[in-house]
Amino acid sequence: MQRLFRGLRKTKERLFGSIQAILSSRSLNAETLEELEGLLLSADLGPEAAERIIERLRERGASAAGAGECRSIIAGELLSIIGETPAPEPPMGYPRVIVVVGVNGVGKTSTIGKLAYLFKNEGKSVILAACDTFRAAAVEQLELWAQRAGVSIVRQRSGADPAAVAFDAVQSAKAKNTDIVIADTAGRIHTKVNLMEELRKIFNVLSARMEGIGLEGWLVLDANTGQNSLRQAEAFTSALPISGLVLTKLDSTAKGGAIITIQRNLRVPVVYVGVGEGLEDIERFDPESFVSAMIGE
Ligand SMILES: Nc1nc2c(ncn2[C@@H]2O[C@H](COP(=O)(O)OP(=O)(O)O)[C@@H](O)[C@H]2O)c(=O)[nH]1
Ligand SMILES: [Mg+2]
Repeated sequence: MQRLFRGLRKTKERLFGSIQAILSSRSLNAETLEELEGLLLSADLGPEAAERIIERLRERGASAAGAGECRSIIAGELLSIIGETPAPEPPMGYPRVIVVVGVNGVGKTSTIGKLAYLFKNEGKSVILAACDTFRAAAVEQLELWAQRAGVSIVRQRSGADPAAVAFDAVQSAKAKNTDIVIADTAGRIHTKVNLMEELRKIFNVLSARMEGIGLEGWLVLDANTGQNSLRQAEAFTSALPISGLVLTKLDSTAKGGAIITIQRNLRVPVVYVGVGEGLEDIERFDPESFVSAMIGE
């Protein structure tokens, strides 16, 4: 929680501070509403959500509403918008197998390290699968995170088939009764094979040949790219069975509102958020704490 609040500091300063400033000496009127809308857009909430919120404020009418009341109207509307993309059902099947995808640099490998540590502290056993086999450095980086988190890792030689590595890891998890397998994948590949095909093969091989597992695909997105990451995200969600989003680097952006636009547009719920580079800098996405971290209590 504390990390989330610290992580969203920039977004909050922008939103909360400015709402206060706009309404400290003036009331809600056409002009202040427009300023508020600009503010919401600047936090990357997207035109649709911003408009809905402004509409709600307008309905509430001018005179009485001060900064405090406006904030709670905004918070209420944000919660209702987030609530329209329901949280995912816990996966059926064992072991739970999470295939993590996303373009280079968004924070996949770090997220996997943090998740491994989190799950382990929740009493689960975890194996990581090094399916980003094209760069030796990628495997080494995952190995480092495995050590930090204190979990094991399955890897093969450089250039090995990513789907084969995933298969191996799940087989090993089954043999050892390991609760969770998390697979790290490439964000770009250096052969002629198409990235989406390569990733799809991982899902296909696992679902065809590993009966009974709880297979999930999580897409990692960098919050700094805000709404720009939408197109990128659509390429993944249209090609792969993506059931959850992880939004990283919320600590380094004032555009935390993007979370709402992205989840609405993709119709996939946010499951975790990254709020820093450390082992513990990850939080399960909880709409209530997210909204209060973003705009103040
Ligand atoms: N500030 C911040 N940096 C992050 C976060 N997650 C990842 N990073 C940084 O983003 C960079 C790329 O991360 P990496 O996990 O290698 O991305 P990948 O290429 O998708 O595997 C690294 O410098 C990470 O430390 C986060 O939540 N906050
Ligand atoms: Mg990586």
